[in-house]
Amino acid sequence: MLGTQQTEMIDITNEPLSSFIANNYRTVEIIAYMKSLCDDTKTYNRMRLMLLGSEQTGKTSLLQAFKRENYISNNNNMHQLQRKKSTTIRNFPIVDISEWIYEKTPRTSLGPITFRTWDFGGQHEFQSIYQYFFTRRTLYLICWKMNEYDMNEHIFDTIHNILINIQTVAPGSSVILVGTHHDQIVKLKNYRQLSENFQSIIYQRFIDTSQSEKLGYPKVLESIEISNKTGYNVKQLCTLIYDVAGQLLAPSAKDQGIFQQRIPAKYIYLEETLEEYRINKKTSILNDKEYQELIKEISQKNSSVQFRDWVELQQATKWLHENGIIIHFEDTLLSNYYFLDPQYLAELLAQLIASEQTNGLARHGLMKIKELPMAFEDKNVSNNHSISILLPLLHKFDLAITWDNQHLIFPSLLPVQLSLDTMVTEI
Ligand SMILES: Nc1nc2c(ncn2[C@@H]2O[C@H](COP(=O)(O)OP(=O)(O)OP(=O)(O)O)[C@@H](O)[C@H]2O)c(=O)[nH]1
Ligand SMILES: [Mg+2]
Repeated sequence: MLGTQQTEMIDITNEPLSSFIANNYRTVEIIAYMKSLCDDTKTYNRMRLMLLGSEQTGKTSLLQAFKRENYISNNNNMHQLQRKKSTTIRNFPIVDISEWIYEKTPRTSLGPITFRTWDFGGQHEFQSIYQYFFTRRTLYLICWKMNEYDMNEHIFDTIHNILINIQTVAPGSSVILVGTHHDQIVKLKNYRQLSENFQSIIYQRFIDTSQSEKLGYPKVLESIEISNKTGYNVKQLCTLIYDVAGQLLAPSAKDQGIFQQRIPAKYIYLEETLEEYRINKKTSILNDKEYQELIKEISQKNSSVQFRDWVELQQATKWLHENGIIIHFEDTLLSNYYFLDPQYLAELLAQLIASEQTNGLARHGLMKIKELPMAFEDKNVSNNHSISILLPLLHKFDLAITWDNQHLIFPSLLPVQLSLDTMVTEI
């Protein structure tokens, strides 16, 4: 039980105080955090690993290869935790969230790390959605296909765009570039030269730090070539991910490793409880009142999860968001909602731009606002608050803009040649 752990003395001369000061945190936030630390703390060997890249670049295959690698290096009996899948929409499997536990061999004192893996589908039309899920407590893998060597400008442009998005939303994050399909080019006579060219361009454009800062890139730490088919370099990549994760600094802390940082135990307990709640109650969205009631219910059951005040609860919520466990945006119109299932939120957004219904309702890219709830047949978005959630979400994710107080424009659904006459007669 969490509450039985001994409280430790906290050295307040080091982290997190220095980073709090450096980052202009409000006094109430510092006090709330320090008080939480006084209760009971734990280390937290978990982080998010996000797989990004164009369509069909081998992201899902890579995750499968990671899990196979576990199986081999742990004498075939590695127990893998499997996150319970979202039971909601699933018509638009835009992201698959799972867990991969890895410990490198020979073992180190760090022990196993649990990576909460986010495997995004690479479809072009969904790219604008991904960036809103980026946070600093995440390691990013960007996959590209080595056998598309005749399209290298396209490959580098894609990497460039993803890097810019990461740096905009989660500055200073760490990234590893992964060239897949090594098996398909290793047989070529000029393989060595191709590989050297690729790697030297990658180094000059993305890794050389003096340039990368100027260009607005995050920290691109390594570039590796692998094959999901033959398993070439997969173990090396697993080890690299493990090592990089082990050296990552806690966001906004200058000299404290991400896994050395002590986290209030109640945050971790809250994570587990919310996960259970999501699965059992099959609820994906809570409003402010429902969220506060749920927290009250949780603290009545477990006295070690008492939040002193709203500020302390907000700190815990921020931490859950940073770790991708729940999604809570601080925008005025969205801050009233807590998305307990990030996968559900991503699918809701994908459905908004891709579903037949939306396409049908959004004639020539224009839709009547009052028809918006009809794009969903989903009990989670009840009619009472559907427009009040959907509209700010569409704005936040740059999926639609309000044209007048009755209509929305979906830029992605605008026809190439717009006939104003047809639009006017149909609306
Ligand atoms: N030869 C070879 N084939 C690969 C490799 N990696 C993936 N593939 C194949 O490429 C295809 C796409 O792989 P996926 O893993 O589904 O790619 P993805 O990036 O997850 O695709 P999306 O989710 O659609 O964006 C599949 O047929 C894989 O078997 C590789 O390293 N070598
Ligand atoms: Mg995939």
